[in-house]
Amino acid sequence: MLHREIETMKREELERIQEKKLKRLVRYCYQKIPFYRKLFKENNVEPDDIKRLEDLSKLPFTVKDHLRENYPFGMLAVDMKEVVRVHASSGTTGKPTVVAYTQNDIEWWSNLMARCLATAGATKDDIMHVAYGYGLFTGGLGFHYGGEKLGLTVVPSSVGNTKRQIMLIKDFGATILACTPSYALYISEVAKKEGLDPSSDFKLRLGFFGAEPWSESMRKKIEESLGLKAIDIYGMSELCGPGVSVECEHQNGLHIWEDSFIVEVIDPETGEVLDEGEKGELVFTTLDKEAMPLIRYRTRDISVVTKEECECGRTHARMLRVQGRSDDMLKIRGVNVFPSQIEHVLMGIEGVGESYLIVVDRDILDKLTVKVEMSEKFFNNKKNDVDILKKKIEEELNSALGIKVEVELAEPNTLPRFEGKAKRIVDLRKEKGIF
Ligand code: DLL
Repeated sequence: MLHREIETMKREELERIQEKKLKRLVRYCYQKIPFYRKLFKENNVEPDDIKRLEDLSKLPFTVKDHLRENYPFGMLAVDMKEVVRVHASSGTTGKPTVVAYTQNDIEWWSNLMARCLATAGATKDDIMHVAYGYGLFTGGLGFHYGGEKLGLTVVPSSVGNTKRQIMLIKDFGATILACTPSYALYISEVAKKEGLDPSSDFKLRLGFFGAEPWSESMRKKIEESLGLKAIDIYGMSELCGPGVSVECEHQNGLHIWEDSFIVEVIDPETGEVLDEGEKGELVFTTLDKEAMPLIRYRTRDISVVTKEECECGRTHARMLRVQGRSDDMLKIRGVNVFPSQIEHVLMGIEGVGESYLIVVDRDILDKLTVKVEMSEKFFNNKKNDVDILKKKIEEELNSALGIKVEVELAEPNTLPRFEGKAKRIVDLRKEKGIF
């Protein structure tokens, strides 16, 4: 079936396909993966209990710890000789999470990625500069294979050596940039320092940004500075890599490819399945994977899902941009704070530069400090009053978060920059062993 037919099929038909694939998946996992057989038995459920889509909630969740406990290849449904590739996501603690692909999996993933690129408007005429990392991280190779599948010209630049990247983007006339949103901003910052105006000296028209949470205000900033349309793309290694969902030209949420995934939203505390439109943790079941299928995988990512048809005619469910990860959420004096809320406020204030750092500490009470870089333009204009900017940021953060925030302004280019995923949170409470 053509992509377009799949993307616009009636929901009843889509759900019939999901149901059929779900039944097949459950039998497959039970027969091929001892881990799932045991998990099913522990939860008193058998493949025959799954007859309809609604029966999905009878199945237990799979969590990241299950993957860690079965490190490296204990979750495989196929013999190692069927595996043609592995990827891994860097664990902040302990062993990485390893994922594996058969030849069919690579083919399937490349098709999904090609579909994502086309959905946002990429065509064979485009030259795509891929500045996601190539290697164990899925970003680089995911975009690479998807781009080739669609027939784009792919420039496999990977991360690092930003000045060289800028030269290549300009000289090759790249029309698409694929990298993390924080790296996109960094590229534009370095290009400006090199005397270029990236919005006119580059030919970029589209950008595919993901792999880390970002905000609407960051989108605006990237679009203005690079002169392109910034598309949000979501995925995770355990599900394939990039390619689980993407925005279409209407940018009204990210289309989740439901012929390949069943999505649920749950309350992260209780595990209860929430109604359409309610905010909670995304849970995915993979319907097409061979080497390492996953049933009800808890992503920890917080979002909202709607099944309303999109203006573009696609019927597949849409998720709002990821608001943050439930394990990134900071609890400060009892208040839940997502780092993305802080970013949203900062990026909307004139005078704020490209980078910031969130520091949480506890003396008697929790203390939230946000270190904020000033923009070069603001800093170099001697008429500007630093104290007024600091006060403005503090007031806006206080009112957005509902807690007191201390702001420290930093000179331009003094806070860390990131080529891959940004690390902007320092929780000193963890280092002090408070929790
Ligand atoms: O980051 C895959 C990817 C590569 C997605 C390139 C998009 C572009 P992991 O390293 O396993 O895989 O990290 C997955 O990154 O659970 C989210 O928390 C976060 N993430 C990914 N895309 C987005 C996004 C890749 N568009 C984790 N917005 C996920 C917010 C995202 N967070």
